[in-house]
Amino acid sequence: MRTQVAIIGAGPAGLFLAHLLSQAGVAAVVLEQKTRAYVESRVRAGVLESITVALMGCLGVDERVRREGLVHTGVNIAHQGDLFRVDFAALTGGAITVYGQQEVMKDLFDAAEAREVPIVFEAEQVQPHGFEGPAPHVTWRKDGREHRLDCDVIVGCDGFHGVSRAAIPAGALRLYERVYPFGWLGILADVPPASNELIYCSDARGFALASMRSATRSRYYIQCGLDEQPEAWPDDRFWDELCVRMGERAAAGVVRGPAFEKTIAPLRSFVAEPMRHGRLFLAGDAAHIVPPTGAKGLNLAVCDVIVLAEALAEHFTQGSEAGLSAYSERALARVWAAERFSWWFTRLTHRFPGGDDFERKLCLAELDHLRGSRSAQTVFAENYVGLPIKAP
Ligand code: FAS
Ligand code: PHB
Repeated sequence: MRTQVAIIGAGPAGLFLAHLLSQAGVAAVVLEQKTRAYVESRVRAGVLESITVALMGCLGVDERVRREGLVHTGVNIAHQGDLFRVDFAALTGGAITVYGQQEVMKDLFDAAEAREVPIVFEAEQVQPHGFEGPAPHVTWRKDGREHRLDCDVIVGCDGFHGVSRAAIPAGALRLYERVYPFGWLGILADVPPASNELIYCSDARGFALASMRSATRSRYYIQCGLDEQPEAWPDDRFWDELCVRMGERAAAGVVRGPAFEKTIAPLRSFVAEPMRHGRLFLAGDAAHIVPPTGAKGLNLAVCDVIVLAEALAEHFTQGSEAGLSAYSERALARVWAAERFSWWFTRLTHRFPGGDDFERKLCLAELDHLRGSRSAQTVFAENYVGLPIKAP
């Protein structure tokens, strides 16, 4: 088999890239280790920046997000019984859309099927080869047979634990990492959300977040220890702890019910530089991870592939290397801005084990400042709704 671009991984990065290349007339094949149903079953992100929704529009896959997505022009922050709102619309003219990553994947897979974008599911032992030379290829096993795909470029969209970044010689990458000493215990429950907008809560007992997927399905998170198990959190204990951390005013709207999904996700900040090695490019979680506090993960993956697809189209249609050479720097500029915001918001709203009262007081002072300062809220809003992609 031969193609122009071999894409490893059919998550948001891989599928958005496949659609962008298909639209630009660049041939690509996607290799995914799991089934479509498995990829769609992963809960993950819930907040889309306007750049992501706009891209879905450009690709003609926005019919459902326009109809079912919840457009929020602000977000709420609760701390020490207080509750204030940051008005994105008034401060930046911007907004976010609450629409689950699962729904985004369904829309992208449906359209890929309709447009015959080639996706190989259940591709085992996928391995990139020869990307330091002129003729890379990817091999995998499926149905007990070895397969090979020759290509001009390989794009690793295979997430943090994928094979692509691991295939790059260690010395060729500079790695930056922060592992947080806590995780997020997240639940889904078919109950109406506590509020018609998100509520981020910073309490002395730890962080909490009230989010949703629709007017009848809620998504809640609380900060938990990394050694904890979901089984240790029966529903009542979860709801009790959540409401304590939300505080009386924010918790007033909480409707309790059985959780049908309960998982713990670790928190990490991670960046691999550069996001290219020869003819192997990295995009999304394969190159960088942000703690979910800033709701940036999926949106960063989207911005990476917007820049990369532009560069690949330029390369295959005009023979230009300029965009490909600038890809890593352009993508990393936005990645580090999102890393900074996500780290800052995590530090501000979470309780660090061993953290002393002095640090807690500083966080409270910073929250008070955010509450009372229009310029501080503007900086917050600009980062939350999403910063622009750096011009070439
Ligand atoms: P993904 O990890 O989504 O996709 C990579 C794909 O590659 C997967 O389908 C995988 O099966 C495939 N793959 C991996 N190895 C392979 C191999 N060897 N061969 C072939 N295929 C391979 N973001 C938020 O904004 N809010 C959240 O609440 C939030 N929650 C999250 C919870 C969890 C547990 C995780 C892990 C992430 C969360 N994120 C959240 C971030 C998330 O949205 C990611 O940023 C987003 O999925 C990144 O998309 P991709 O880069 O496409 O990677
Ligand atoms: C979610 O709805 O899953 C969600 C929302 C905001 C975040 C993280 C997750 O910061």
